[in-house]
Amino acid sequence: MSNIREIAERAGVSIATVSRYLNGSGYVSEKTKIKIQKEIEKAGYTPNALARAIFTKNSRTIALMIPNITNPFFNQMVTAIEDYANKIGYSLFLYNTGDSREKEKECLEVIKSYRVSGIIASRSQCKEEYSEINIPVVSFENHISSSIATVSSDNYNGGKMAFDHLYDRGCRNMLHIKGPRNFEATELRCKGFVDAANKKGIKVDIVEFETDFQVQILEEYLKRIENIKKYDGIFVFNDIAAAVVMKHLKGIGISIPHQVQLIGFDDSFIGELLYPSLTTIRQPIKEIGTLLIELLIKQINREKVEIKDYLLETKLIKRESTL
Ligand code: XLF
Repeated sequence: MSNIREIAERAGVSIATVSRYLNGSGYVSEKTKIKIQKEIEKAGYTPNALARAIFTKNSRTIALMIPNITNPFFNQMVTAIEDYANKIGYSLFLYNTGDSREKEKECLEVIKSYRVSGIIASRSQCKEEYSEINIPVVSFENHISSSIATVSSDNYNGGKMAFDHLYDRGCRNMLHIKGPRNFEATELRCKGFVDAANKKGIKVDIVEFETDFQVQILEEYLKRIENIKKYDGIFVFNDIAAAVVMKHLKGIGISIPHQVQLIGFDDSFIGELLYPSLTTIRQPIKEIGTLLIELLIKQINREKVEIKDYLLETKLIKRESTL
């Protein structure tokens, strides 16, 4: 098996030129590209997929960035995207950004050197960093720029539905546990909930969590909520956080749904496994994943894609945690 040095010698170019060619960074003349490629093929140099990718300009790989690998919602979203990708002969590189701008920036640096065909970003914390990316990008939830399409559920309406349901079930003293400020989706859920409450002339309390899901941190926040017992209805910004709230409430002897009714958001698989099972607002996870990858593949294939907000319907799923 030849190495990069031998390829360079046989092609009569420097190692740096071969490496520029393989990484797709910097200038290499067309004539030199062909020479290098011929030597790569003759020598059976290992990164064949990569070499092929350079020639076809499509590595058939997608970088999928998710913010929180421990959240079941994102497990399900990744599965939907991967199933679709595999069916059409694409593979995924998965990155877990932890909702950290720094980590996302590092992921983007790595992605740039991998010659992936496109990127699916989710709940991105970066903006201008994407202006240097010259491959198609689609975004889940957070907006990145006016040249990148964004897919999300109808979070505003979902928030309204959560209020209306608790109200219909008799709750008049409600708390909303809202997500971090840098999550566009949960800001909208909160707005929908509050607007629906105002319409009915009801004042709701709001506390903000600074994380999506880290049990210890969430439990700490919960301990700080003064007199949680006084509420008869609680809307939590997502299912995984709602599971922690449920555990806390049960731990301090509050019965759900008889003393407090609880509603989450997502309809991820944990909702059904909880006891009592969790009423929630459904995000169409499979459709979200499918739409994200469909939009991306169209752009990779240079088909026309409208750059806009793609909004998918949310739906109330009634279970045991509300009456
Ligand atoms: O970003 C929001 C908050 O958490 C996302 O849709 C989720 O609901 C997933 O659990």
